[in-house]
Amino acid sequence: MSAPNTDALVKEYRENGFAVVERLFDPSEVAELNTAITDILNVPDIGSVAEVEPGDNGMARRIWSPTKQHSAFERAAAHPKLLDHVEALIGPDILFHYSKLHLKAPQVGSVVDWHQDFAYYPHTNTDLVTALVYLDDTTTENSALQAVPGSHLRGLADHYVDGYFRGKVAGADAPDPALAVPIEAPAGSVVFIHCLLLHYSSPNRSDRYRRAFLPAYRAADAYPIHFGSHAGHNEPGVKLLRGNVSDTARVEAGTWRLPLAERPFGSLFQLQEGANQTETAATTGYATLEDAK
Ligand SMILES: O=C(O)CCC(=O)C(=O)O
Repeated sequence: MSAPNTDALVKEYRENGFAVVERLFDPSEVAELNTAITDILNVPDIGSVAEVEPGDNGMARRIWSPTKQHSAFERAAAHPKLLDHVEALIGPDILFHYSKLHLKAPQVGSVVDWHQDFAYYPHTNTDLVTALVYLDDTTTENSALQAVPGSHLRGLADHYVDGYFRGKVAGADAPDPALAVPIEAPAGSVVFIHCLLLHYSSPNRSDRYRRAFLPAYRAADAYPIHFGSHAGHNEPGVKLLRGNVSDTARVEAGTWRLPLAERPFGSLFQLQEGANQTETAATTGYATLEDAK
């Protein structure tokens, strides 16, 4: 298969901090991934494989490390057609960083507050990209990702609340909603998200699911500069998918506030909600809360 023409994608990504490839995964591939979700959740104790929504509905909202839980996700994250686009954005030496899966159930799915991914895991350079793969047709009604174009060029916003890292840009610092662009796209489409892009998604108030698989990648010469719980959890799973490893760290100038939380990290949802660690561990079964994002 010949390499795709990615010139427009790269231009859009550099200018806006995100870029979309519609229907990169075809309907049969999307169906296989949605079946894999059903397989993963087909366990007596959902809390052992997923984090559940707050309250008593018992619905899963996030599957931890889907690439470790099902081979269909492992294959999708390493699919050459996905990596060809990642390569165009961050170069030929590509590390798999980590993965997660967000299930925004109809009328239930939680908000993802404004944030920049880099705030959670600062690295020596900013060649880190998340590929958000829509597994349902996605519109504003069922929580399309929203982003502020060009925000990746303006450094790191403040993700602290009351003196601690809370993984969201809140209050007066939150972007003007008028600047946000909804990224609507059919199932199988991929939104490539620069690690400094300000992005958000609303609660799902529609009658449709909005499922999204999020494998994240980084250039092989991007090294974590803070060995907190995110790096502690994810670095053992980092692996080379394409090109060569690097014995050199490429360093971009910048001032990066570190993600120092008042409690061990939970998921992005838990951290942004300020969920009580003990309570959350009890309801999700995720006892150590050593993951982040
Ligand atoms: O699931 C979403 O809508 C966005 C997820 C996201 O932004 C993240 O996990 O960094």
